Amino acid sequence: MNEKIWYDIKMTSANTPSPFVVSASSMFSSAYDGWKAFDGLLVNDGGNARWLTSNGTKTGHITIKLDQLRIINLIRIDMSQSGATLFPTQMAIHGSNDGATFKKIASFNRPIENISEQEFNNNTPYLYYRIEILANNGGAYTGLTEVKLGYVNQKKPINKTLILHDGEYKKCVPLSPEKQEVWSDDSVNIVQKMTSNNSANQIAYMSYGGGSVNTRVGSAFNAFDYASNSNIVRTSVSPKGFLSIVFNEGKEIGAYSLYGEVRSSADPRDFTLEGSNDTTNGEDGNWTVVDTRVNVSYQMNIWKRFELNESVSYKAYRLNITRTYSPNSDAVIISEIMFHPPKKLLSPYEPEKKSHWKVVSDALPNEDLFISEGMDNLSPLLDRKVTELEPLPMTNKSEISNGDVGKVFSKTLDLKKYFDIRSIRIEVK
Ligand SMILES: [Ca+2]
Ligand SMILES: [Ca+2]
Repeated sequence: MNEKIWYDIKMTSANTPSPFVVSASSMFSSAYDGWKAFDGLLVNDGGNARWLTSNGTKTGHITIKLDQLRIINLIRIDMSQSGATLFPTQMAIHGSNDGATFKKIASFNRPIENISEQEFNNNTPYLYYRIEILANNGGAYTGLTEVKLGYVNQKKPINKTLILHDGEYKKCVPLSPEKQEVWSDDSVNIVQKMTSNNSANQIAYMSYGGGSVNTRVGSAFNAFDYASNSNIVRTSVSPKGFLSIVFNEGKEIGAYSLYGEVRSSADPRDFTLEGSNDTTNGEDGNWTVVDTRVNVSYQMNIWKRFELNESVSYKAYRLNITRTYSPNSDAVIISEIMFHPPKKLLSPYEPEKKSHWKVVSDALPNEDLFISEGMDNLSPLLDRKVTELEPLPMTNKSEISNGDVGKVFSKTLDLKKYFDIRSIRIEVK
């Protein structure tokens, strides 16, 4: 599972073999160029088979461009034949895909040993890797004799358990208490508070453009400004007309509410709620009736809520008024409208489920099944509390008793932790 894979790179110049390229932040001389750290040779293989920084430079880095994107999370550094004062003591690894912008992947201390291996966390493939020396062991310069880059599967060991019983692999499912239904909140207002007719990504529009006005006249958005004391008031007009709101996307609604003003006879009495998906401004487009109301009455300063028979979803809605409260009214007043989402069942009722054994598989589970279904630990079984499990008869006794031959299941218990096991009784019928 944790097999190490080493990439075999044997450079014979800074860019041979192609497409590998090695560069160095500095070099002692051309004989100690950066690629010598990737030539596959140690100093005692003959020649100057190592990279060294320029004299007086105690830090530096080499950068290698690989043949393809690779995940590197393992580095082996050989310093054979270099004086110990030259050894790097602190290092960092950086990755890059363009050779210009590098991301630091890891930093670590390096022991004063000829050969050291360092594993670090990295699951991102990079084309370029930079090996940086942040500090050395006191020498006038530093460097690397040979570097090997590698990859190790960093999958964390997973500790999962299943119990074999009656030829089936089972898990202990702990008690799950009764759960009540959970419903979404259908009282919220999906309209955002508006401060002008085109605000909060919404458009407010009304057809009551003309007529005499007074100081409380307001604009269309006054019906969506979250303030019940700001109104649309149109007097000396036909009450027939509409008030629209346009959202920037479809909005599902199950109800809407009007605030009862009753300051005059101008509250909407007969009206339809209509939806449109093609209106661009609340005035144009095609509208579909989704709700019809007649003879609506209000109580002063109380919200009146209208439930739809079924939820609908449109980009825009309008209240299309055909009559206001008084038959002879020549005015219309709307102080505030809310639109509400439908009530939805978020999670259903669930009765209590007693602790029980659940069959996971009747064959030896594969790794995926172990990971997805295995118990995280044995604590449900070993917890120091009394848990009542539903009875589970064992019919295949061969697993524990087969003449002289039986299977023995053993589990090491940490008695410092689980110290109150008082008795164990095994019964074979
Ligand atoms: Ca070398
Ligand atoms: Ca208002």
